[in-house]
Amino acid sequence: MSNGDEKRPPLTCTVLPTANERDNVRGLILGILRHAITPHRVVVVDDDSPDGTGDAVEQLMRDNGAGAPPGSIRLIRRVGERGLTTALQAGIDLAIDSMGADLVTWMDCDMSMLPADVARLVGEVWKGGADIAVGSRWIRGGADRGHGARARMLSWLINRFAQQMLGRQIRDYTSGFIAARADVLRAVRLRGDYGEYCIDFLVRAIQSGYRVHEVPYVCMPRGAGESKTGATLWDYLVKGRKYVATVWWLSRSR
Ligand SMILES: Nc1nc2c(ncn2[C@@H]2O[C@H](COP(=O)(O)OP(=O)(O)OP(=O)(O)O)[C@@H](O)[C@H]2O)c(=O)[nH]1
Ligand SMILES: [Mg+2]
Repeated sequence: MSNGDEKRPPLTCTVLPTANERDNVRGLILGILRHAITPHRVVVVDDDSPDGTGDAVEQLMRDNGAGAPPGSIRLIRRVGERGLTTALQAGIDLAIDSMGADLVTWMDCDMSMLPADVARLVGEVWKGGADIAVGSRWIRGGADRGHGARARMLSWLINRFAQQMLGRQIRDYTSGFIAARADVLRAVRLRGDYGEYCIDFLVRAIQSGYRVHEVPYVCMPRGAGESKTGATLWDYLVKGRKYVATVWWLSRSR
């Protein structure tokens, strides 16, 4: 990875999008900072969660004894604006443009992705020669222990469909657990509404010639709170429809 000085570890920033994640956010931030292998900051992008997620983050920012170095946490509170993809992009922009991040990672703020695995993705970009590292449930060493059989099967089906239409270089197109160099993120901005942004981002990055490496990870059950994807078959079908449409449009534009 080139950040001007090959020996200097990259300044890394993890973006956490939050919608009612009060009881997950503190532990996850502290876990990420504790496991960091580079200088590390965290940006939380909260859409005015009624459960007080933003207040919990501010509390942690004030709590000097908690183990987060001063200035290592930033909070974007969005009022009157919602959406996973725009929240992620707002966090990425702050990380790169204002905080000077060389490398940005992002993940769910629900404990389904373990803080120690962030460091593995960062290592794959910093030392492993990747431009983008993708946490993957669907390669050897990866697994999904966080979802029931129906959700796992639908996720697997969407990924099979994506591989068929877009290529087998990625196994977990819908991962949502990513580390990428800042220059990649300047060139390839996120598009879309919900999780389908991830398929779109990875495909356009590959088309632009960036090296994408998958890193296995085990998806764990959500900690506190409720899934925003939903739990019923109808919820999955509503979200899944956008994933299928995205794969279809990307395959036509190749
Ligand atoms: N800022 C913001 N964050 C969101 C929004 N919708 C979801 N999130 C966050 O995005 C992450 C993914 O949402 P989850 O509820 O975990 O949804 P999911 O991972 O697709 O579904 P599960 O597999 O059931 O966990 C979580 O950290 C959410 O809090 C939104 O509109 N705005
Ligand atoms: Mg989740």
